[in-house]
Amino acid sequence: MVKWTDQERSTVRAVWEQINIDEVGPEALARVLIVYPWTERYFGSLGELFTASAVLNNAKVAAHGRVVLRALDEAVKNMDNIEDTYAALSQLHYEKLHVDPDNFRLLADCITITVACKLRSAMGPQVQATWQKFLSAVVDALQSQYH
Ligand code: HNI
Repeated sequence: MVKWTDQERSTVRAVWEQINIDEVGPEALARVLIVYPWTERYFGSLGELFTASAVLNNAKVAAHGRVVLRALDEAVKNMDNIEDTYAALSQLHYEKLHVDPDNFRLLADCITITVACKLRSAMGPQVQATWQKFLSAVVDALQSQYH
């Protein structure tokens, strides 16, 4: 289990409170689809993804990005138990969606970059380090049911 100091907890909460899910979700998912185009193979249900502008203007990508970010709220609320919180989600990505787990880290990095673009100077190196520790715990939890 990941250990958190009080300062780390408040940093994660402070970053989370500044995140607009409706902006960061769509932008982060679009970014992963554009920067790492092989991730498109999992999203046949989202329709046209052939060009960067198609991805950026795709309403289904935006909607799914919001779903992903909303799921992060569960991790923020359960920082001491992220693995159990995501057990069913991990199983879904493994057994049903067959998502290569390396992709979780790629999406986590795209979330960090998207958040940093919004927060700018508020996302200094120490804040980034703590935020990435949080997302690493999320990535580990999403991989927990892979075997
Ligand atoms: Ni992911 C569905 C959360 C990473 C491919 N994903 C979901 C759902 C949530 C979710 C929530 C909806 C589940 C449901 O319907 O019960 N996904 C997350 C989170 C991360 C993540 C929190 C990492 C931070 N997912 C990824 C990655 C990929 C991915 C990296 C592929 C590259 N996810 C999917 C696909 C679906 C999905 C595919 C189903 C989409 C659909 O058709 O509805």
